[in-house]
Amino acid sequence: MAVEHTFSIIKPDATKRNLTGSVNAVIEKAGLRIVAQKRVQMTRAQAETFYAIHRERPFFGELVDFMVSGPVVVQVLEGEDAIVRYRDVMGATNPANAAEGTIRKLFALSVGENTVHGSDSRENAAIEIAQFFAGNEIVG
Ligand code: DAT
Ligand code: MG
Repeated sequence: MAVEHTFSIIKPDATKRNLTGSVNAVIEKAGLRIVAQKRVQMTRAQAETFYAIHRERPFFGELVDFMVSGPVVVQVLEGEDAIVRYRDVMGATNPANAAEGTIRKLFALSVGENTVHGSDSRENAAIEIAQFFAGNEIVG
């Protein structure tokens, strides 16, 4: 076990429905600490870079359109095994498959409009955090 940082995004479907605080309540109840947070409007270039790994997937255009369709809240979460634990708190990508009590089961609208992003590895967490935060913006 180790204290880790993971990168989270509260996506436009949630900000549009005024659910930022509701999502944060689930995060904090799970014992993860929000150690950096800001609300931003992603540019198309930022969204394309962020999801570059999915560039060849059929849903890439739809995904980028969605991510720039409204404000997002980008966050750094801190905790023991934060990366895997946040993936558990988020629930499955498709809310139809998400477990009870997970953020996606509670709030997601569809596989595309699925409320949150969370890093899937330590390597990607570091890359994603650096895309949106300077070191002095993360206050543990
Ligand atoms: P996750 O966000 O659970 O890590 P992912 O990395 O496989 O999932 O995909 C990134 C995002 O792309 C996902 O949150 C929503 C969108 N997406 C994935 N599969 C999709 C599909 N079959 N149709 C539409 N959007 C999809
Ligand atoms: Mg992913």
